[in-house]
Amino acid sequence: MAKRRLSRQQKNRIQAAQQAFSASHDQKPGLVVSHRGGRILVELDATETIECKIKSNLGTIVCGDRVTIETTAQSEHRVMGILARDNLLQRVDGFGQVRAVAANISQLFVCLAVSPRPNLFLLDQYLLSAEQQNIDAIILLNKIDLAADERDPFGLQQIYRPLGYRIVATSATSGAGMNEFESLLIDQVSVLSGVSGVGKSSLTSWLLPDEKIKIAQISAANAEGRHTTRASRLYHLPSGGDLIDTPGVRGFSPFVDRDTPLALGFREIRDRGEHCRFHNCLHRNEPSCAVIAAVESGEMSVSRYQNYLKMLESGAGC
Ligand SMILES: Nc1nc2c(ncn2[C@@H]2O[C@H](COP(=O)(O)OP(=O)(O)OP(=O)(O)O)[C@@H](O)[C@H]2O)c(=O)[nH]1
Ligand SMILES: [Mg+2]
Ligand SMILES: [Zn+2]
Repeated sequence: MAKRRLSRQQKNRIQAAQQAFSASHDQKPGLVVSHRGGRILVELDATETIECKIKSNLGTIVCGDRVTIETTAQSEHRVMGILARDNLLQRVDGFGQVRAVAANISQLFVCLAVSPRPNLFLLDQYLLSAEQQNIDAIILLNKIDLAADERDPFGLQQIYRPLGYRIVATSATSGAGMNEFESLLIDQVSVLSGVSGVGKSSLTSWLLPDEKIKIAQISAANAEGRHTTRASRLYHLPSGGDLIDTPGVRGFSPFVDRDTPLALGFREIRDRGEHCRFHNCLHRNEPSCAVIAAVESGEMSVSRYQNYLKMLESGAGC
């Protein structure tokens, strides 16, 4: 389309309108620290957090979003725009809908606990999802105080350390491992994710004792959690860095991009798959498959391979 030339009069009129807009509207940058229902909390600076409405058609806004705020003459705050995101962590809800969890994050803690017992299938889904979304994942095993043997109660170190994943064992009750956890948060924007009851809010509260953070009342030592946290919340840590506590969602599924080959989200399968006879090998029962050979020789974890097959069968990214 040919560029329309504006007359001097039109230009003046636009300029006047822009000046009038700036005068009547107060545009400020802000950081979304919480969003639940239609209620969005935006932090303007260290001392001011305001509740905002959203301009229609703006799309999803999540914790960690950098936004621009307009304040109307009636002192009503409104989110007018979302600045470009570095990344967006997504999940799939119990109804199969893709939902945004947090934006502009630098690392994801996949939180497990000694009780409720870790589900390694869910862990592998999380790791796959993080790998696909190019987000660094760290495995956190909380409630280590409840383990009879604190060294490696579920074989996580054995399976995941050779793949390059860091595993940190913590206890928000005894304080074990908390210094290591805290050091990993410095200058990062971290998200705590995991099923209800593993202690995400307890860990957050340990780091921020002055914040009023809701945690489950009765010890969920052997029971599943009660969905105590209802909305994600971003906190600033005294040691530098931000931490986002998220609700443990029932029927949670990490987001899996079905257009990307599943094997790309399993580090060891991705690497070994390069040595398969067929370039499009799915590592199920194909001849001369380097992945199957590695599982048979004990070089690769059987549980990881089984979880890969389970995801493949469910139709994720072939
Ligand atoms: N023994 C033990 N109990 C813990 C530990 N951390 C948390 N808990 C208990 O586990 C229960 C659940 O803790 P929360 O912090 O509410 O769990 P959450 O992951 O935030 O749960 P949702 O908000 O529902 O997703 C509470 O009763 C805590 O007291 C821990 O390290 N050791
Ligand atoms: Mg919680
Ligand atoms: Zn193969």
